[in-house]
Amino acid sequence: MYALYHSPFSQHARRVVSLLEEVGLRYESKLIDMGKGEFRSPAYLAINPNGQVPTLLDGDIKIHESNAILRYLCVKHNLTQWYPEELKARAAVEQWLDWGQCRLSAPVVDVVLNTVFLGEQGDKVAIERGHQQLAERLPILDAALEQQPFLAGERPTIADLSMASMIFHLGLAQAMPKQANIQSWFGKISELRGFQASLPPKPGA
Ligand SMILES: N[C@@H](CCC(=O)N[C@@H](CS)C(=O)NCC(=O)O)C(=O)O
Repeated sequence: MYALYHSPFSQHARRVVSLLEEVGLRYESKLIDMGKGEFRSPAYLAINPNGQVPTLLDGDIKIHESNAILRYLCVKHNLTQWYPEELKARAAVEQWLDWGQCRLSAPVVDVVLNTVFLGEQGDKVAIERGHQQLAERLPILDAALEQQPFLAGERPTIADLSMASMIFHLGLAQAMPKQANIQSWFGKISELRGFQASLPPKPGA
């Protein structure tokens, strides 16, 4: 059985939990308490020297980098619906996985980390930078979703799970995108049972 080190408050871990839950792969859930700094403990650094979640253990195989974990699971279990083999769809999946990591992840962290998790200690310059970059970059995502219901075509793939994990995170900072295509697409991903299972408990629940 897999072991997954994660946190429900991690945008990067959320996408891995979404896939595991959606396709019904069993895993041992190893929760890392981010608030208590457990990700910097010597015990966890021995598992992931980056001090970040998620990390997946599969026997003696240890993987960090959330999108790499998604690809690994899809290849290992032949999840071609989630990681299509047809070249055009595969290229779209790879493009949006990388775009998310390179173009969206940093501004999402700037906004959410500094408004939600660091509160008064949050870096106001980073928040401003994050909002500015989101304003420039979210329209690119919105335009792509004008063409087709999901990032690689007619069905959701790991690119959608990965991207939606970041969009959900923006909601924690009351910064959900206002673009209509993103909202409609995010609504569809939010209905997936696996995605729902990846979400943190609602405040007061
Ligand atoms: N590139 C990594 C990023 C992982 C990452 O940034 N995880 C965050 C939580 S969303 C984390 O553990 N942050 C703690 C830190 O960087 O100190 C991935 O995709 O898995």
